[in-house]
Amino acid sequence: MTDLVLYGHPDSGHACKVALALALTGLPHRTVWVDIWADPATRPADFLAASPFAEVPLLMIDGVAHVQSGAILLELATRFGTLGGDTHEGMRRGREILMWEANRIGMCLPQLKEARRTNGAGFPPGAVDWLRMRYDTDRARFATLLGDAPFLHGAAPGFGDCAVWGYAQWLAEAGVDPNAALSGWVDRMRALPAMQTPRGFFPQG
Ligand SMILES: N[C@@H](CCC(=O)N[C@@H](CS)C(=O)NCC(=O)O)C(=O)O
Repeated sequence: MTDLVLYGHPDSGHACKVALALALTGLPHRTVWVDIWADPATRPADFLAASPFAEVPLLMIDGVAHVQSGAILLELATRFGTLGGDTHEGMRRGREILMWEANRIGMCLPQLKEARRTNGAGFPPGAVDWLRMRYDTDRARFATLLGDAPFLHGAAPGFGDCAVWGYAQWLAEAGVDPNAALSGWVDRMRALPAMQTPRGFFPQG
């Protein structure tokens, strides 16, 4: 059996993407809680040795380090033929969603959430307005991507759904509203039997 160890933290939407993918596939794994708010130098030595930027998520697969949430999702989908990875069409769909997520909704939502947390500290004037403007476009394009299907991959969630979930789970925390398409999808995602809260995915040791 493949040995899977996921390093993450409940405040990391990037780590939640991978935790959700593992939960949906039912792949046995264990998680390691890493304090992303602490000085990186204080993080576990094995984690620092394997994660080049000292960032979560880090997924160890049979002792081999895998970083970057989108790349990890692709690895899981192809290696285990799951979450869309079982068909060419599913892979194409998932890749397209991953690229869109990384450039668009997965860029502005984490920043908007962080701006709320810091009350705007660290953000130059106009940055938050610009991010909100981008989110308005992203929200509309999410509806286009979803179409009439329940999930971005169609009848069942795939690895693209996991990618978008990472930060779309925190729309209120980012101070933005969903449209009907996004709201319905969030409800369906939250109702998945495998879904957990971020703390459920990453309980503190
Ligand atoms: N592009 C990376 C982003 C990873 C990332 O930004 N991780 C953050 C948490 S969301 C982190 O580990 N921050 C701790 C730090 O930078 O010290 C991915 O998709 O995995």
